Amino acid sequence: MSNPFEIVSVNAIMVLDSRGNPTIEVEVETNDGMGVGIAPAGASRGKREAVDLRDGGKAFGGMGVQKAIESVRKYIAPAIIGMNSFYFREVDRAIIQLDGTPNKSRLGGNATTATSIAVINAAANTAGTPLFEFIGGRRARILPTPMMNIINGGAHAGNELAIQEFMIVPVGADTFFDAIRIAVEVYKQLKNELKTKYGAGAINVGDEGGFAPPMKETREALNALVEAIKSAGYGEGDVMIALDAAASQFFESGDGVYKIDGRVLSPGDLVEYYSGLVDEYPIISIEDPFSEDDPAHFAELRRKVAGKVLIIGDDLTVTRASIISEMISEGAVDGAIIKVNQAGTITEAEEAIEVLHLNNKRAIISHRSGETEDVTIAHLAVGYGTGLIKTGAPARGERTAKYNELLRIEAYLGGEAVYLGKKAFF
Ligand code: 2PG
Ligand code: MG
Repeated sequence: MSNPFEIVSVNAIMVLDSRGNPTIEVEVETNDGMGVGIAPAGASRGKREAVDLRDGGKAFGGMGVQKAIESVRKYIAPAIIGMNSFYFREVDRAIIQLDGTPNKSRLGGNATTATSIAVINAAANTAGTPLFEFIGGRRARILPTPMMNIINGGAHAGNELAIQEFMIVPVGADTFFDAIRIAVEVYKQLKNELKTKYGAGAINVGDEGGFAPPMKETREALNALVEAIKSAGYGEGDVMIALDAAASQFFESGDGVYKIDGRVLSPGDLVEYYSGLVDEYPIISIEDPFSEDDPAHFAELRRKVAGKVLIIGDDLTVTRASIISEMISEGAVDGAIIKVNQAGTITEAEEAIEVLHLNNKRAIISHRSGETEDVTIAHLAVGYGTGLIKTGAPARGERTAKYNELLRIEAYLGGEAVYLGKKAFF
């Protein structure tokens, strides 16, 4: 009898991401099921991330993925056809070995990511279980506290905000459903306020569904959030604020300074700047507060805000277990963002999550600014019990796809579902 989990075919086509760029979709068939994976794409990328294979040339402004498709058809498919998808880690290892580079530059991180996601989805489908349950078994029941980016700046918007993401975190909700309700109420309130204060153009949204108002300074955005939270009828106990500074984007490497709010700050000044914000606003976490080459200042800020605010790595840690270990021992982070396409396979992302959890640090499953309708990350958050996810505003289909899948998972789990709120951070 043939093994139902045996991979029998692997195919790849081009589809589009939410920014209108080509990306790669891989479909994997087993004897008894199938799975699909689509690679997302970042705009503010860490230097040590896995790199995408793009065609260059004129078509699609050089962003075409025919080379990545060829990489799947010509190299990856022959290597993994016949393998057992149930042992998805072995399949991923075969892909990692075949690539042989530290950053997936041979096969393309987009090709390996889409394939790895398709394989694990095919395995779950063959097993007849939802993906989160295939990963976490009957233990998987924690719905993540969502970190929802509702004001966009930096590389994700056309305004002058240096900080990339201003997120609301419904820490006081009792259920995931309740968290979504609160977030939507605050989002709508913010929309009304921005329209009144800055005019109709201010409610245009950025890449992750957050508003991209013509603001210049961090405090303007924070004040708007606090105002919206208050007028929606909530306080600090209900909704807190998380920031992704993505500071490599406003770091001037030549001079070693940061350009923010129309000022030029030394790394030491920036530590003071963040400390000031933390004193004034209900901030629960700050991601990438300094350039990815400056873990020492991550550590300095972390010591200053310990017990109150979590310092999170993203460009700094790039979903790599070895780098995460290093940053933990340097005291630079309380947790890290997990993006499958920074690593290039589910297995490597899983290793990164394990290192964090074994060291009592937080793992935050994350989307990319260029996303698709692929909902795998919703399942990863519940399957690995990370308790945390960041996947944009409660708006734009590619963002709501993830939240909607989590609402479905919560409904499926019924009375077994757990929502940790603030406890997922501290
Ligand atoms: C980030 C991400 C996702 P990008 O910096 O955390 O929000 O952005 O995908 O552009 O790297
Ligand atoms: Mg980030």
